[in-house]
Amino acid sequence: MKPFDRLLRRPRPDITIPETHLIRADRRLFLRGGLVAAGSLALGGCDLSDNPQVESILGGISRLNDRVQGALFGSTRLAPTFDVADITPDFPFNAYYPASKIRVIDGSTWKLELAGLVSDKAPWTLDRLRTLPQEAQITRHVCVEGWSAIGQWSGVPFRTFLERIGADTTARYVRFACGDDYWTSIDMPSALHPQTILALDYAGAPLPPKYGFPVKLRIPTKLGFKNPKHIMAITVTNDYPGGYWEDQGYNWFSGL
Ligand SMILES: Nc1nc2c(c(=O)[nH]1)N[C@H]1C(S)=C(S)[C@@H](COP(=O)(O)O)O[C@H]1N2
Ligand SMILES: [Mo]
Repeated sequence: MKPFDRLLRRPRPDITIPETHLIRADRRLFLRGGLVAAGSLALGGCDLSDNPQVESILGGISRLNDRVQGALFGSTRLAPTFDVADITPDFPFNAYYPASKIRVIDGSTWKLELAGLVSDKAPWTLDRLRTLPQEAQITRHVCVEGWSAIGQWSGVPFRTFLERIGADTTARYVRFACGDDYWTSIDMPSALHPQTILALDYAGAPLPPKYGFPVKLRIPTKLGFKNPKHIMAITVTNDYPGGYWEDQGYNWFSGL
């Protein structure tokens, strides 16, 4: 399956995506498609299977695409925010497995592990995360599978957290490892964006397991799959970390 064939694979007729949003998404897909096509042209006619050199050329083009997108999408532009009345009733659950397999993590023993380019690697408990400043947001979550919904999350601004742990904010990537073996990664400018938060609450109460207890990254400037739930470990690194969906062909940057 080609990466973009997965887009809109699982429409949710119960949730409507405003037309303006679809137009914006189309424009961006067109942009991504154009960049990807330019990359494929030079290799037309070759047998590309199992060729490590081709793999690394394509990897290079793909990383260049990510940087071009980083420059085009900007790191300070704000995602739209909404009112309490706009919140989607019964916000959807989604994961790479069905709801019957939702991970239930014990918050009393859970500790957030830190690795990589970080000066203070002491693990964080939930109580300690609650001592940091908290911020709330009502924003739209957009899933590549063809649905979007508005929800309310609150937690620690991720920039504040990165500063507290002495993260090297000149590093390229932040990688998130999750309690359900999911993982993803984001660019540092997006990690430092003012609306990127380490969310502890949904709708003013601790995240229920389905939304990622004990902690999820809420990043409204990126697609839903770049919002890791059940975070267990955070690594700051210059080595491209990929992700669960990213490694299967989804665009790594996936900015909104
Ligand atoms: N740990 C983990 N995080 C994840 C996923 C997952 O399968 N595991 N799925 C992603 C996808 S594709 C989406 S759309 C959102 C869904 O979040 P929600 O269940 O709070 O709606 O979580 C993202 N984060
Ligand atoms: Mo998603």
